[in-house]
Amino acid sequence: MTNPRCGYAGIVGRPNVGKSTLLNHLMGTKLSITSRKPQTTRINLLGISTRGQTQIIFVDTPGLRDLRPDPSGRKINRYMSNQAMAAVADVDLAVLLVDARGWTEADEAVLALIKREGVAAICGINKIDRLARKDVLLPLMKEIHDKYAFEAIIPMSALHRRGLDDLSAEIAGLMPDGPHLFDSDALTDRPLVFLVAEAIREKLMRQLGDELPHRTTVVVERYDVGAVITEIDAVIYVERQSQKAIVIGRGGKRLKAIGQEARGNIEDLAGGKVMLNLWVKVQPGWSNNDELLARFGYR
Ligand SMILES: Nc1nc2c(ncn2[C@@H]2O[C@H](COP(=O)(O)OP(=O)(O)O)[C@@H](O)[C@H]2O)c(=O)[nH]1
Ligand SMILES: [Mg+2]
Repeated sequence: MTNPRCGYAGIVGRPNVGKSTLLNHLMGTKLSITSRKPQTTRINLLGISTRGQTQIIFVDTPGLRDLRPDPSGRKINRYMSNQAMAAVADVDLAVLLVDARGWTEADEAVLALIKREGVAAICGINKIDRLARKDVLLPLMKEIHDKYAFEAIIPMSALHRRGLDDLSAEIAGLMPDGPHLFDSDALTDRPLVFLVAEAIREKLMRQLGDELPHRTTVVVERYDVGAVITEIDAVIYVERQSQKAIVIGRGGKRLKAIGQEARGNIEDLAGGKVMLNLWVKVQPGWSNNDELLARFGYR
């Protein structure tokens, strides 16, 4: 019998490199929301994977831009960088994800944090499917090798599930000895209503333009499991009346589309039929207000 192992592996990196996609594909189930837009992930989310004696607690994090205060200065942005920074400080292993198309200053800033904490790290070079020429990979690996004593440097594609077995094996091998912190069938630390609210927020991220999604958040107000159908009431909060009109769309078209798209995901989560009622409400300045942030779950 080998000893049990258990540890936290934080998936960190700049916005949009594929951290949440990686978490979902490592877990083999969709826990974390993803989109083409940066700053989709707002709160650290645990994905718990138990195989035999080894439990890996993955932490999906918001993207780290740099260590200076965010220029927009909104409290939600500060909250997000604090979440990601805490993940680097508190984990047994950092999985630094970068884009195969090249190392950037934002990657350097995340690495600076890893260096500051002196945490063990693996570098995943993601999106190799996007490379037109594969011969850039070796020089990039060498460049990364010279930057930090990474435990491993692994070219991969989170989206196309390439290199993930190598990555998982490396991560598992680096987990410290210790008792498991979660039940072997646990998948995440978050309640179902959180995942439901996130599924709706994902559709907002995907349906709306560039700026507006960052001004929205979603709160599930009622979750009633019935004999045949689960009834869910959720509120989409925006900051201004004009934003409300955009989310609802002409004749309610956009809100309807968001609801329809989200319902499929939510039925997977709930494991049965769902009736989803969506409202849009204006809550001025919620993203820059400590009390409202806490009330909306950012704490
Ligand atoms: N081509 C390609 N796209 C990817 C890959 N991994 C993630 N993406 C895409 O990159 C975008 C950002 O992904 P996401 O996981 O939300 O990034 P995060 O902000 O780091 O969590 C999404 O459109 C993903 O589909 C990959 O390996 N290859
Ligand atoms: Mg993400």
